[in-house]
Amino acid sequence: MRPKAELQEFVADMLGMCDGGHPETGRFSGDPVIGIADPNDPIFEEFRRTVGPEHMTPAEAFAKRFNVVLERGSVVSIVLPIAERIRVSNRPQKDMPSREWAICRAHADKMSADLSMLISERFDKEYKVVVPSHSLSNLVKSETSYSTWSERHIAYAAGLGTFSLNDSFISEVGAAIRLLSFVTDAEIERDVRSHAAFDGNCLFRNGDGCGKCMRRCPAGAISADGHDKGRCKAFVYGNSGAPERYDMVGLPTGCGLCQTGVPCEYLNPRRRV
Ligand code: B12
Ligand code: SF4
Ligand code: SF4
Repeated sequence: MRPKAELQEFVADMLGMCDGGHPETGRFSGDPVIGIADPNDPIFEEFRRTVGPEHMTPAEAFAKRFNVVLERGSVVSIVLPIAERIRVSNRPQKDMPSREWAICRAHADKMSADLSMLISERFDKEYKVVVPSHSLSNLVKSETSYSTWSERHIAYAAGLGTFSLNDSFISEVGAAIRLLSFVTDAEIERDVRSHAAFDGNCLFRNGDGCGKCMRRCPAGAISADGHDKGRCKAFVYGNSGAPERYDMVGLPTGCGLCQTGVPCEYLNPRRRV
């Protein structure tokens, strides 16, 4: 069993090599946080019901890539916090994301792709690694489309946090994050999932007031009933909302107003100390 601390250091080093950021924003990510799950945890089978029938188990993803059965190993989920400067720039926004947030949304996919490549290439050569969201997964078109590798569900399985009123994943370093994960046959020290409920880190969902993300959403996509993905998508990637934002970066700007200027932006608001 390999120590988790060793892997944490490896991931931080790899991120350091590929997060070049942008001249207008600086680096895109803060320090990564990792969580480790057992690939044979029955929760991965449950995700075929909560996400969709085509959602892959870690063993399936591994077999698709290497054509071998994964008997033992680890699922590593990585939280990449959005850098403070970018988060802070999005706080005063009301109708559209800040220029910094939009630049990050437009260019950080490349950072994640580079990080995936580096992890796959430089991980201990004794072991095999697959990064499903970069080489295997796709979006299944259905009433509410879903990815065949949902990073939020993987992060939940790895004990890194929970879902919330607006679907965002709230980790110990908050909801203004990106996520990435990989499956390996290396056995790494595991984390224990300790959340009582799948939305245990959200104030509103636990009777602690809040609901601030509902008031922040420029698309009216969040209500006490949850997140309307269709409305959100039309705003984030479609042509609804303030027109001036389409010229900002020449690429989809994202939004993230529900993840900034809210109590869960950079911490778990329900953490008990
Ligand atoms: C598709 C997608 C979208 C689409 C969704 C459209 C659609 N029709 O599905 C749209 C355009 C809306 C979108 C918007 C955004 N996205 Co997006 N998106 C994705 C993507 C590619 C797949 C998500 C998916 O299919 N999830 C599966 C669905 C079924 O689950 P879900 O939405 O998470 O919701 C589930 C829970 O609420 C859960 N649930 C209910 N009961 C139970 C019970 C249990 C036990 C459990 C565990 C769960 C559970 O119910 C839902 C269904 O299961 C992921 C990347 C990836 N591969 O995961 C990024 C991702 C989810 N997006 C991300 C981000 C950052 C954003 C935006 C902020 C855009 C931006 N960058 O500016 C907004 C935020 C919107 C929001 N409030 O969530 C991040 C997540 C950050 C976070 N803190 O959660 C991800 C992980 C990208 C990444 N690699 O970092 N996104
Ligand atoms: S802003 Fe409040 S209600 Fe919305 S997800 Fe965060 S804690 Fe929950
Ligand atoms: S990303 Fe923007 S449009 Fe989508 S739910 Fe959050 S605040 Fe609303």
